[in-house]
Amino acid sequence: PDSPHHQGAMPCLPHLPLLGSLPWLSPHLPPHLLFTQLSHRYGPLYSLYMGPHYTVVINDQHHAREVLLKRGREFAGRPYMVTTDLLTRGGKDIAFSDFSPLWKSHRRLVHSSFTLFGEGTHKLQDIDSLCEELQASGGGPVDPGPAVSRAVTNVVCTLVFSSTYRRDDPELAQVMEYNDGIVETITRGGLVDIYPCLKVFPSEALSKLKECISVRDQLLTRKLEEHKASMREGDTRDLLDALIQAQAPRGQRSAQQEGAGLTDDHILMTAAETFGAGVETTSTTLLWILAYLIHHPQVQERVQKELDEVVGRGRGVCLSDRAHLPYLDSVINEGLRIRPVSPVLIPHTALCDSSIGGHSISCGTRVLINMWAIHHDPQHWDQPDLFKPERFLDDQGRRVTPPCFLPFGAGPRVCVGESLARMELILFLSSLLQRMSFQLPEGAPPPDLQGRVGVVLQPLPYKVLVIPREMCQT
Ligand code: HEM
Ligand code: PLO
Repeated sequence: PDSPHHQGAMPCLPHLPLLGSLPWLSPHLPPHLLFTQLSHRYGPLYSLYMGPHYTVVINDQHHAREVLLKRGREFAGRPYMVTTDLLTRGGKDIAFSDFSPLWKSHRRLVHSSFTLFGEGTHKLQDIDSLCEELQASGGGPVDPGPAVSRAVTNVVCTLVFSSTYRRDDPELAQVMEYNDGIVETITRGGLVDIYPCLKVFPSEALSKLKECISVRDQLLTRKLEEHKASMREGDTRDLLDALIQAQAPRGQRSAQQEGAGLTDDHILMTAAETFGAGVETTSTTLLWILAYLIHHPQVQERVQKELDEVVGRGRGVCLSDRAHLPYLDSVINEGLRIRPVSPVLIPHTALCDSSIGGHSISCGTRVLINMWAIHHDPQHWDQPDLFKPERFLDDQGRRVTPPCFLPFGAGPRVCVGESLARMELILFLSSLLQRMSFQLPEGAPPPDLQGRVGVVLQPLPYKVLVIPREMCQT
C-alpha cells in the first residue's frame, strides 16, 4: 500500500484496511459528480483511499495549476492500471505511459508530427461528405452521431495513414465498433484497476476489452505492414512514416537519437492511441455542442449570422477566417467548459516527494484533477450550469479566456492534440452551420444533457432535423 507522510492536515475521507474509502463512495454517482459533492464537505483539496491507494483529489483551479504547471514535472507520472496496461502493451503509448526518458522523446516526436501533418488533414472532402450525409436524411429525423464519427475518423486516418475510408467501408464500421467497446470497458476507477489481483477472475468487461483490443491489433498490424511496403525514402507522408523513419535502420541506433528505443510496438500503440483519442474526443465535443444548439436556437442563429457576415455563403470556411469568428470560438469554448470530454483528467502520480498547497505528498501518490468541479465552480463562473457562450467574450466582443478554463489540461501532460482538435472543431462546426440548421424534430424530446460516463463523457444518442440553408453558386 502507498503510505502518505503529510504533515499538514489535508482532510481525508474515512478508510478501512484494504477497502480504503470505497464504502464511503457512492457507486451511483459518476466520479466527477461524487468528487464535487465531497468537496462541499471536505473542501476543494482532500484525500481518500481507492482501495489501498492513497489518492489526492483536486477540485479547484489554484491547486490544479500547482500540480499541472508549477510542479508539473514532479507530477507527470501515471499509475499502473490493469486495463490501460492491456490497452497499451505495458505503457508503450503516450497517454497512459508512466514518465520515462523514452516516453518524453516519443511524446515530442508525436507532437511535432501532429504539427507537421495536422494542417494537411483538412481536405474539404471530409467536410463535404459529412454535410452530404446529414442532408441525405431528406428532412426526416436523423442521429448525427455516426456521420460525425465517420468524418472525424477520416481526419485522423489522413493524419496517421494518409488514407480515408468510404462511407460504406466495412473496415470503418469495425474501427467504430472496437472503439465503442474500449470506451465502455476502460472505465477509470473500475475495480480491477484498484485491485490488480482481480484480473485472474473471469469478467465480462475484461474479456470484451481483450476482444476489442485484438480486433484493433489485427487491423492496425495489417495497416502498418502495408505502409512499410509502400514507403519510399525521402518521402514522409504521414505520422506512421515519421515514426518508422525515426526508428532509424537497425545497427545505426544510438542512444542519443530522437526515436532511439522506439519499437514496432510503440509505433502500433501510437497509431492506435491517435485513432482513439482523435476520434472519441472531437466527435464527442461536436455532438455536445450540437445538443446544446438544439436547446438554444438563438445561439445557433447568432453563429450563423456571424458566418454570413464574415464568410458569406459563396465559399467554404477556411482556417484564416477563425480570427474573425470570435462568437464561434466562444460557442466551442463553452461546449468544452460545460461538458469536458475528460471530466476527471487521466490520473497523475508524484514522481518524487513533493507538496500540494503546503501539504507534503510522498512519491507515488495518485492525484485526480476534477476538471468538472473547476469548470462549474460558482466562485469563478456566473450560473455555471447554464450554456452561455458570451462568458468567453468581453463587452467589446473580444475573446477572453478565464483562468478556470483548462479543457486540455496543462503542463508536461497537456493534450498533444489540442491544436488539431481546435482546428477540426472550428472547421466542422462552421461548415455545418454555414450550410444547414439543426432543429428538434416535432414531438421528440430535446437531447439529454446528462450524458453517460466511460473514459469520456458522452451525450446519449439523439435525433435532429437537418434544414439546408440556401447557398450561393460561385
Ligand atoms: C491528453 C483533452 C483531443 C491526444 C488529454 C488530456 C485531456 C485532453 C484533458 C489529459 C491531460 C492530463 O492528464 O493532464 C482533449 C480534448 C480534446 C482532445 C478536450 C478535443 C476536444 C485530442 C486529439 C488527440 C489527443 C484530437 C490526438 C489526435 C491526446 C494524447 C494525450 C491527451 C496523446 C496524452 C498526453 C500525455 O499523457 O502526455 N487530452 N483532447 N487529444 N490527448 Fe487530448
Ligand atoms: C478511446 C478508445 C480507443 O480505442 C482507445 C483510446 C485511446 C486514448 C484515449 C481514448 C481511448 C479516450 C480519450 C483519452 C485518450 C487519451 C487522452 C484522452 C483518454 C480510450 C483524454 C480526453 O484524456
